[in-house]
Amino acid sequence: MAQPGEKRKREDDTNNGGTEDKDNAAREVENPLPGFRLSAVLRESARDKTIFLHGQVSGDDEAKEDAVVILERAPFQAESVSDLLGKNPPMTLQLKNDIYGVYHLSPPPELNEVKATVIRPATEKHIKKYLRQEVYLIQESGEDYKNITLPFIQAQSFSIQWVYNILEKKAEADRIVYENADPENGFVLLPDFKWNQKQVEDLYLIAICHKRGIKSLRDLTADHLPLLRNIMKEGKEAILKRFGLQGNQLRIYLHYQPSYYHLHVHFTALGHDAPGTTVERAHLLNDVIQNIEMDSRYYETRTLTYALREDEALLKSFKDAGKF
Ligand code: GTA
Repeated sequence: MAQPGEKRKREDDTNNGGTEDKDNAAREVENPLPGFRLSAVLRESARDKTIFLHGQVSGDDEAKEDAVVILERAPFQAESVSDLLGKNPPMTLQLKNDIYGVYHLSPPPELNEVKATVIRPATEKHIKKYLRQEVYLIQESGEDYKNITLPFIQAQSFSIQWVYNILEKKAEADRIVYENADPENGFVLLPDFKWNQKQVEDLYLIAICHKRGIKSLRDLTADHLPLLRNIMKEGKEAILKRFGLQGNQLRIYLHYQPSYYHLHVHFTALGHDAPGTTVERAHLLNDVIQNIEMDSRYYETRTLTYALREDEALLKSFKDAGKF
């Protein structure tokens, strides 16, 4: 259903697009996947209408470069669909039985959008991340975190350059929905990669804190309560103002483990089954705040449970330490 704020223009945005934005714009006009050759289908989901591909493209110096491409059929928008059906589009009959009919409808290109997320050059870690694999639960104690997980994160986590680009307004500056510029307790709220912003049903934003060095939930203490409360309160207000969704229609959570070790909070529409909302990964911000209010060292000390993929290097570290 269309929401009040959904179609609102972002006239209050400051468009101070940085170099990355310009670069991205230039790349969009060119083909981001020159000479794409499929190497493997990493994963597909008929339910989510998504396919994850690994391929090779020609890099700048003609050398081959690995790319991960995620193709995803865009969600329907009530308005344009009713518009389409109102115009008596040709529908090819597939099956008819009593009052039941199945037809094939070929919508015009503007209603047939496929979202393509491109990661290039993709590292081995990116390719593995999207590969369908067996997953196993890990019970990580506070000591395990210090002895196994932390050294692992320090040695080989994903680059967070894209986060710094956002905070420094070098990328996605025109997409910022709200900012609290305080360096200690401030954050930037903007649409997540995964949201095309065309309908609020699958709304997905992320709040990225300005302060550097807070890697994840594990680092949070009572010192971070003002930051977390700001994200909770101001994030909700900004989403209500811009997109018309109330705070009680939002799922606001952190991932543990996250993919990117710079503290960020996910805001998704409650009715949207976003990836990463399972009980072994998502930690509601409300609960996080309360737990830290009760015990400042809560996340430093308690055992946290999460899933790791079969060939994930962190799982190997747990195995090597005899903890799995
Ligand atoms: N605005 O440049 C960016 C950017 N990047 C690089 C990541 N994000 C970005 N947002 C903007 N600009 O929600 C977003 C991600 C994610 C958040 C990081 O930052 O979209 P996280 O650190 O907790 O890590 O959050 P998470 O959730 O694992 O990240 P990611 O990469 O989204 O992985 C999600 C899992 O969902 C993957 O394992 C993937 O297999 C699965 N998945 C299912 N559907 C999709 C899909 N359509 N797109 C991407 N991943 C999907």
